[in-house]
Order: sequence, then structure tokens, then C-alpha cells
Amino acid sequence: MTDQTLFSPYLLGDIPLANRVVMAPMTRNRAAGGFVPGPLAADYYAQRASAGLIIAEAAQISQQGQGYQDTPGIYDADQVEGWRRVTGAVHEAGGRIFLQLWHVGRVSHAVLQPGGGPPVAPSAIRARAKTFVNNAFVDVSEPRALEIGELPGILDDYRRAAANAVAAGFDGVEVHAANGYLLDQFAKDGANQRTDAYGGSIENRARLMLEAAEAVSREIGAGRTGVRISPVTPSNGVSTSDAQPLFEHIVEGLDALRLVYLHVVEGATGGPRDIAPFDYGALRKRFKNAYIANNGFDLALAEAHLAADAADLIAFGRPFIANPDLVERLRTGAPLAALDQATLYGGGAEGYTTYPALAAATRP
Ligand code: 8OZ
Repeated sequence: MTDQTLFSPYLLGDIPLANRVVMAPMTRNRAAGGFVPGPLAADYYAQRASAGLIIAEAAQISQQGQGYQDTPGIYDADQVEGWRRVTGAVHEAGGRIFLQLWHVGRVSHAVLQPGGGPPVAPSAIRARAKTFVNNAFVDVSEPRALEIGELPGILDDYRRAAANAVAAGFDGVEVHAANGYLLDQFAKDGANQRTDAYGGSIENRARLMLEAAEAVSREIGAGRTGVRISPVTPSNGVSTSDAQPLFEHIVEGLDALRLVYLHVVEGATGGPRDIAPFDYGALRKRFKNAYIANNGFDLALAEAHLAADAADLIAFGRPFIANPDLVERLRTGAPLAALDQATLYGGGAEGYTTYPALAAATRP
């Protein structure tokens, strides 16, 4: 007898979710001209609306915040219109959808940057990471260190992006503070060698992430604001000497803002969960609202996590790509379809909206 908690409703702040299955944000590089969500995005997300909550793919908050080709933005009116079609289709299908707000920092290439300039970073340290531009994987560009006087402008970009997301019909937003992007770069000492109020101590390195979360929650409300972190991931060449105390401090700060959820990538993003010792329970204990656990979950691990009260919600990433009806398949024990790697990033309908749901007739 399986525990059915994963399929029971959950109240996320004042947002009712039909179940505890979350679709994790996943970059698909299919935006149209002007970095407007592509024409198929509404279908793609609506097909997956049986998730309790969809967190839509990372959307850059400014041109400076973009790091890969064909990713959608959330900083201008055309982008807001494009996203409105997505949120309308998901709501029509009975789903709930947040948008992930993204600034890549140093994980970018000059060809994507305003005026072809260098990407920005806490310090002028190039990431050992690749990006995808002009249809090819290339090394990221050498970044320049942000001046302290530029940071209020970036916080204002987060604020405006959050307002835009709500105007586009999203139920809320998730601040992307994971995977070696700007806010994670500031937090971690492998990328941040600043000597000002944003570098050095844990308090200083955590500052920009907490200020971004605060700017967003002041704009749209803490009940519509979540944050995603990845304490130990090596994604995009990021590292830190002090993950445990650093993220305990960060989570205390996020809790003080009363954000509606904390989304934690446990382990190496898209890789092993046990890449480094880390006490996630210490984060859960410090955060009163919802804890979303992500990374490498299957049904058994999800149920075990919920039964152990290690999380409130479980985010599934890649399984949602090939299984639009993932919730139903997990609930009935139906087999999961395999993902086609070749159609993951970029392209059209193939591998995006073409994965079928199980036909009603073949359901057990
Ligand atoms: C895969 C490819 C490009 C970007 C992340 C937004 O890792 C991403 C991403 C993933 O958070």
C-alpha cells in the first residue's frame, strides 16, 4: 500500500494546489523573436497543468541577465503578452503556475550582452562553464566585476520583473538563486572575492540574494514569492568553502521575509544527490512555510521524503518533459516515457509538445 500523500491537496499560502507534485523549472530555449515565449509554450505548459504547481522555466529579468540563446524574458510588454497566453492556458486547464526570475551573472557570452560588453559578476573571475549561443556550445566570456552602485539597478530589475509576472497572470514567482547564477555567485566564495558590503563574510555574500527576495516580495507579496537555492551544486563552476553555515544564514533571512516557499536542489543539480555532505533538515527546520525538495526523485523517494516530513512538496524536472501526465502515471504506477536528449534545448514542437499522455484506454 503506497502512501498517497503526494496526491493529496496542499495549501501553498492561500493558493490551493491539487497535489504535492511540482513541475521544476526547465530551460527549453524555444523563445521567439524579442525573447517572447514561443507559440507552443502555452500548449506545452497546459499539457502539464495536472501538476499541483508548475514553476515555468527561468526568464531573464533584463538583457544583461540572459546567458543562453532563445530563453524568454520578463522585462518588456511583448514578453508580458506572450506569457499571458501561457498562464491563461494553464489556468484554463485547472493548473497553477509561478515564473522563475533569472539573472545569469557571469554565465553568459558577450554576444548576448547589451552593446556586446562583458557579462557581469561579483568578481572578474571567469566561470569554468559553457553556454549555448549561435547554435553552439562555447566557453562563457570573461566577466567584469559589478560596481556597488550598479546593484540597486539589478534589484529594481527583479522588482519590475516580478510586477510584470503578476501582470502576465502568474500566481507568483520564484527567485532563481541556484545553479551558479548571479545570486548564487554572490553567495559563494569561489565566485565572490569582493571586499565591500557584498563580499567577505557570510552576511555580506548573502546580502544580494536576500535583497532580491525582499524587493520581489515587497512588490508582489511574500505569499506569492518563493526562492530556489542549491547549496552544494557544482553547476556552472560554482563552489563555496562554507555551504552549511552560509545557507543556514540565508534560509533564516528568507524565513524572516515569510516567503511562501523555499525550493532546494538537494545535491548536484541533475546529478547525484549525495555529492557532498549537507544537512537539508537544518534548512527545513529554519523555514516555516513550504519546503520544496528537488533532484532525482522517483515515486518511492518522494513518498519516503514526505512520510519523513523532509519536505512539503516534491519537484520533478526531467520526468515531466516526456510525461505530460506525470501525476497520473505516478498515481497509477504506469510506466514513464523516456526523454529524448536531442530535442531538449531549442527546436520546435518535436520533443516539446509531442510527448503524448497515456491514452485513457491503456490506463490500468
Ligand atoms: C540547463 C540549460 C540552461 C539553463 C539552470 C536555468 O540550471 C538553468 C539551465 C539549465 O537553472
